[in-house]
Amino acid sequence: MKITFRWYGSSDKITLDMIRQIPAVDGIVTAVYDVPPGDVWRFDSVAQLKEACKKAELSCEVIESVPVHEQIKLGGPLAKPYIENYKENLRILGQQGIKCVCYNFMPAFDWVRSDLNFAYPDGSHALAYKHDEILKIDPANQNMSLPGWDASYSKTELKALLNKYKAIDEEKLWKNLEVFLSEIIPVAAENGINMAIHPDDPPWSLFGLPRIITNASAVSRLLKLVDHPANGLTFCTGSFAAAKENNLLDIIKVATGRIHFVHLRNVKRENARDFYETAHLSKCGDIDMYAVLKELIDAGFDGYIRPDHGRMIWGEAKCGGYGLYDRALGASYIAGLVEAILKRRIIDNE
Ligand code: DNO
Repeated sequence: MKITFRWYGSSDKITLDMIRQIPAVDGIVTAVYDVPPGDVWRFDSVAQLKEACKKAELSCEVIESVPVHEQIKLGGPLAKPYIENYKENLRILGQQGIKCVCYNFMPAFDWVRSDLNFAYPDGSHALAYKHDEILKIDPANQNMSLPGWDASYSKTELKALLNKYKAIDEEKLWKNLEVFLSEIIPVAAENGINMAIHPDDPPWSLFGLPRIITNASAVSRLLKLVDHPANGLTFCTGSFAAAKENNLLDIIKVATGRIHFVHLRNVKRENARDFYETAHLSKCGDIDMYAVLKELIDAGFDGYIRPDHGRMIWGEAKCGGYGLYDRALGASYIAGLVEAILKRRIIDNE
């Protein structure tokens, strides 16, 4: 298992030199950020990312994300050139030694929170989601943005896009995902890449848009769409666990052998559709992190894992879950749990 850390490239306030001082971290998860979603990345840009990581003695084998252009999610003939571009990106990434590509299939918006600065009594801040607050938002008229979001749409374009999605229900979105995967999975496999779809965050429909990667049966359906090991999952604990009805251990069982990337973070559910992000430790939220990691290891998971959103602590502000300190604590916690689980196994086998 390789513990990785997300890095937003050379404009990230958190530098590779800082990340390399986190003893638990082996590698970087990053992306090319200067190309509009849907375009082909420059070979040189990927080479530069690899070079920068190498200099910092960190591996760079995971890309999060290669964004899926909205036209692909909307389907139809207009999707074709974007699917071809996606394949070209996979070829470029394969040549550069990338082994895993994370992506999502959420229409129009990526992850959504209602509060980016929820204050805990101890002075730390975190991301939070209150469903009633979200229901009040008109997405076409609100300036919403979170790290990693596609900010390339003007308000008018966004309105037009949301209109187009009125014709797309869940089943159509599944169909468009199937078309996309049947085209790209063979190319990913030829180029030594595992595709890892990120679950919808939160895992329910928002703003009238369909969201389909939400639970164990959706994961099982996804894996069968193209039944190939390269068609896999980013197992994001916090995304799935936002819905109380999701049992993380069941999802691991359904996806055994096909989990290529793990995002580890914890959430505290308030009621059916409200939650707060917490520190990574089991005692801080609703997820039993030991049980999750043990199940993953028992299921043979040996892929990439990263601490996901952290709280903002020790004076860090406005980093939308991607500050340095709490994620570094998360990485250390993961490393501790993994070491204990693996050592216990050796003792048990003796
Ligand atoms: C949030 C992230 C997501 C993720 C994308 C993957 O912190 O987990 O933005 O990167 O959904 O495509």
